[in-house]
Amino acid sequence: MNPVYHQAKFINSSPDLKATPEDQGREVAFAGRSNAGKSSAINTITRQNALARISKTPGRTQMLNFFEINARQRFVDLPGYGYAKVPVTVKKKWHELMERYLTSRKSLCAIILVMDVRHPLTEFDWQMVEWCQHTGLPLHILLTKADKLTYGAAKNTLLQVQRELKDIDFPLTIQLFSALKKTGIDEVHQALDLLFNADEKTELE
Ligand SMILES: Nc1nc2c(ncn2[C@@H]2O[C@H](COP(=O)(O)OP(=O)(O)O)[C@@H](O)[C@H]2O)c(=O)[nH]1
Ligand SMILES: [Mg+2]
Repeated sequence: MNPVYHQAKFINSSPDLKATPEDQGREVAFAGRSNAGKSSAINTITRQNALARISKTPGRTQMLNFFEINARQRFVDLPGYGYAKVPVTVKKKWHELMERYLTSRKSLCAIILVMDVRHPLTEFDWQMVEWCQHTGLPLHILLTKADKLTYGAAKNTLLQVQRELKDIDFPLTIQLFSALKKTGIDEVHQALDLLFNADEKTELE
């Protein structure tokens, strides 16, 4: 357990890149489809129920929600993707925002990709994996809601996802997690410690 993450505080929600906290220090972004369990994971990692409630507030789900751990470390809860009924204009706006954030944010040092263990590697997830591979951005995958499967079935999914991603050549780690049962917390804390403290990423050409 690393209690540093328990100090996290909500900074703000930003609908675009104009109201984001200053682009300094290091930022780890939580990405994944809507309902995958991103906010619950942040909540569990920081041991603070109020944080997840903030990102669940209607209207904030399509925003970038920023949390400060300390003066040099932040989390951002990225807007989720995958609501089939969302109008095309909203989808387009989401794409543009994600692309602008991912390409321009200098403090972004890693992605935590949150996937429901029962539905891993959706099309969105692959896009994210490929984006990280393309840019060399370290990626840590949380297969969450592991409590929804038996231990054996969850473990099999972990092995299967590891196999599917084995040829991908960039810093990539994968684990099981459950916000409900509070499992996998030490492992994600250790992953975050490494991601926050790894050498500064090489600038893109
Ligand atoms: N059983 C179970 N349910 C979870 C877990 N994590 C999240 N959920 C539920 O899944 C739903 C979506 O979670 P949320 O964190 O809001 O997802 P987000 O849209 O990715 O931020 C909520 O009803 C959560 O209570 C988990 O580890 N286990
Ligand atoms: Mg959320």
